[in-house]
Amino acid sequence: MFQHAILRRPASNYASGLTTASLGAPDFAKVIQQYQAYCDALERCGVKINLLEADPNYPDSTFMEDTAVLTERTAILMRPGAESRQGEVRGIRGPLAKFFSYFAEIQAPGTVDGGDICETDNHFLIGLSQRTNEEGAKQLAEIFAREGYTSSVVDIREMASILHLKSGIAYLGGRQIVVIREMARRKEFVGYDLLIVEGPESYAANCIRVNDHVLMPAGYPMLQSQIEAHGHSVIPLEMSEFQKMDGGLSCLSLRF
Ligand code: CIR
Repeated sequence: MFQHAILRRPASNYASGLTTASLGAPDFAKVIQQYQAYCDALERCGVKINLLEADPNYPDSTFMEDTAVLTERTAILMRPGAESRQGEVRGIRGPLAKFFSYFAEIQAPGTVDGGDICETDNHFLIGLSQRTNEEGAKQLAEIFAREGYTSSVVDIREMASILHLKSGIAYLGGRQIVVIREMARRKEFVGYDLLIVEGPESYAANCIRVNDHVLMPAGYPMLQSQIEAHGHSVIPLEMSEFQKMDGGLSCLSLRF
């Protein structure tokens, strides 16, 4: 069960963050509306929200999942692959120290974005991507091993359609994994119960199970029906203004 979530409010210069999407500039009033709905949904799932102040020095800092990966015992500080985001990590140590006594961190020249790390019951999938390099993946796998977790690497460097591993997959509990069609046949997912997301709905693959609900982007009926058919109660959320900056549901919070 998740009891807490840490989030950072979007800064007023949110629109000057990194993006590869050509969906136009985000509308800040809508950003705030959609953000509020996201916070409300997490609370509805029984999670207590710790909301950090906006940080205009880092316009991408609301995508705070990329700054840390949390295990039962330890907060692992990432070293984001985009240079403009590396300074975000300093601001997360203090808030995490209220909940975690043990810290580990990825060291240069390693880089890892939290969005590349997907936990499936005591096993971590580590995406090798444009943001997470081999050195970072190796360091993280060693940290996981010390903590008693297994991990394996999923190489997505050749996949232009997704920024992070979790842009293309989500773990829903048990053996259930949501996965975009392009990745569905990969050996890493053999043995899982796959909920396959077809091309036009790919953005919705970034959904999150939070206790008794699954939060997913609104407007993707085929995936929504599949998730419901697998026994979940879905909370659909408008995500257009986050999609414009290559962000999704998972990256807006750290949940533990
Ligand atoms: C970036 O390019 O870093 C941000 N604009 C979006 C990060 C999204 N993070 C995530 O999916 N974990």
